[in-house]
Amino acid sequence: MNSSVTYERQGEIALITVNNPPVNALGHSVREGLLHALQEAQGDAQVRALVLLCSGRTFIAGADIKEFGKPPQAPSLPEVVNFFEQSDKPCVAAIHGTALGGGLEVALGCHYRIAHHEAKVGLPEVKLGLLPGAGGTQRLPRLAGVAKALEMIVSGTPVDAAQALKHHIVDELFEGDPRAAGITFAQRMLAESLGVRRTGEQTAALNAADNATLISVKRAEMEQRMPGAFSPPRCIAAVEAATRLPLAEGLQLERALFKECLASEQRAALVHAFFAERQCGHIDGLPAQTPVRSIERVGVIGGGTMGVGIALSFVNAGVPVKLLEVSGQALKRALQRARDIYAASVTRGSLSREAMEQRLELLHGVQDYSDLAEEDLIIEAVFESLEVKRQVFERLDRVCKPGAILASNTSSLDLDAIAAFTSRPQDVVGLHFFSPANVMRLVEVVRGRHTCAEVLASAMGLSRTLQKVAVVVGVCDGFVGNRMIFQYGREAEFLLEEGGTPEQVDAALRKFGMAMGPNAMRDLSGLDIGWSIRKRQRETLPGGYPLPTVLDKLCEAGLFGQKSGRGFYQYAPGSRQPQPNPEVLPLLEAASREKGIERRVLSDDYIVERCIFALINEGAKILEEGIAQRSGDVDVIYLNGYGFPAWRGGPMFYADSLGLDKVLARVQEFHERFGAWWKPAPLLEKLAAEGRRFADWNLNS
Ligand code: T1G
Repeated sequence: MNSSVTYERQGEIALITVNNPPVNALGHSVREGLLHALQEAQGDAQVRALVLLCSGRTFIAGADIKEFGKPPQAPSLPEVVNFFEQSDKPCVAAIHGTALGGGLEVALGCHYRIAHHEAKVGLPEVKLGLLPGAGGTQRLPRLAGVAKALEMIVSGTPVDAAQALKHHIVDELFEGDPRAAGITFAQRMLAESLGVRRTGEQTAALNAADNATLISVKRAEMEQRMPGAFSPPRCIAAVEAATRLPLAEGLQLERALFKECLASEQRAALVHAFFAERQCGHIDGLPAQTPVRSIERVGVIGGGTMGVGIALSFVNAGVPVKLLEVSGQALKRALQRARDIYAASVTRGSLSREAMEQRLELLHGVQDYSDLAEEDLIIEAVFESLEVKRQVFERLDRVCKPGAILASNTSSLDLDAIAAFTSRPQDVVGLHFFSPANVMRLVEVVRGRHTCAEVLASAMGLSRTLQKVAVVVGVCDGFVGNRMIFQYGREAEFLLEEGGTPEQVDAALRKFGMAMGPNAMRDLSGLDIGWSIRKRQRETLPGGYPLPTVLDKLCEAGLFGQKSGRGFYQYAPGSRQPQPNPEVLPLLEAASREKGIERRVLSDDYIVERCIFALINEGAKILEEGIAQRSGDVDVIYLNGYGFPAWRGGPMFYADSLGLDKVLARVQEFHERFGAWWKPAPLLEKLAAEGRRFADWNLNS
């Protein structure tokens, strides 16, 4: 054994305990310790049964992700799992917390499994660009059947203890201490001579008649939903192997497929995304022990789409909210909107009616600012006008208790100007939610010049309460996400003048992996958004910064997108399904003609480079200005707020994977052809010249 795994015998029962904080990951020392403990138990004649359990907050949460890409060290995880399974003394795993990935695979190698009634089990490897590589694709179907195994392995979503019991993944649930429960079950194993029960030898659950259909349906579904993703098809192939190969051959095929995934760029990208999401919560220069302010009562001002979405984010987390609208009618509409959102979830079956009513109990409508006097946090989501924000913040400054956090949901206005409307700028912060706020995980936490450490730390702490991802950004037009998406959208629009059609541009970017093409996205948000801004920009932008005219031509023709039934696409009444809109091409041709552009056929690669490299170049400027702390933060924003494919790691990771010298060469070429918008970011030039990556750089480097 070693410090990560302890072994003790209690009568005839051997207790093997893993202790590798924070999540008992199966690093080399744990694997080695488990093997030694197993050998000890096998060699101890007095031992007749084994219990595997973990100390700390959770059962094993998987292989040690930090070891990926490093030279493998024996014993491998499959060896450890097979050793458990081949034990001639019955072994029970006592699961608490989350048994994930290799953790569940070790438990599946045991002969029995019991789980705390609040535990979860799952095989999330696909979220890291992998597949369960220690027998999960072969053993889970043997217990839960192909349908459930496919669902869990291809989605990577864990199931709760009740589901695990229902699908025979665990044998029994317990309450209280895993050690006591494990010993009790082991005593029963002995008393009832339960003996070893090797998962790999069970085949009954594999015999469903519709396995082949299930597998081909799942294959088609994943090809449609995640075109280009590397590991999902291999997950399916491994599970399929379980239905037609003996265990040993199935394990061999699983291992081969696992190694293919391990070596893939997508695995590197997804592991980067995993750690980047955890690193973005750390703020350089902010002491880890910075006190946070208690946030138990929240006020939201503005009952529009954003305001209601934000309110529901808190209500869903069990935090009471006072929603303020000054007009009774507007307040009534807002509360009805909240009810309608929950009712839709009840209809879909994702929320019980009882839960809906409980949540609505936490949402109170108010019409007077004085009702917010005792709230700990007030978030305004009113009209995007500095004058309107001024009125709101001046009133909040007069009404709210000392120490209340005053937050703006502004997506584009100057937070420092907003903070200056109050006598307490240190308590003002930006919380830029993304619509729909009760669904989207991302929040940009906008750090004002005077925002104090406590308020910043409190805002970041909200991410755990709300189960969102919070990223700190600095004050500038559009912060990080929107500032970059402006460049991306402008290039997508220019491409329409150069010869692209909405369908082709969207298809190229969908094929790259974007969740939605830029033109479909514009139809969703409304083509008239920014129409007035673009008109103003035409007067104010310096020379050398041409603007495309396509969007305005569509607006002038009354094509505003889904809201008007016609935009880049047309939509049947009540449908969001985009269909080609014949009105668009003539408008594109007119725009090309007015600029003397001869339309030409554009390649998909060219479309992708023009749009994605525009993101990258702007991201580099954002980094060197200190608007984002690190390139991984920019990636987290794009993966969680803009539908960038996680298996590409984010725009900055993608640039690093291409090589910054290659990216710079194309940006320089676009700069020569298209003018000032494409001026290479100095940081991109610097890192490319030094052969470095964005990931190697941070503000203090
Ligand atoms: N390996 C290494 N470090 C890990 C880790 C792991 N598997 N899981 C978490 N950490 C670190 C994390 O980086 C953070 O570090 C700290 O633990 C707390 O994590 C062969 C190959 C378990 C649900 O994908 O889902 O098994 O920031 O902030 O919110 O088939 O962590 O403190 O320095 O997320 O309470 C499969 C990944 C691996 C599970 C806990 N397993 N982890 O969530 O804490 S592949 C997973 C999680 C595999 C086999 C294959 C979550 C959690 P730091 P946290 P949390």
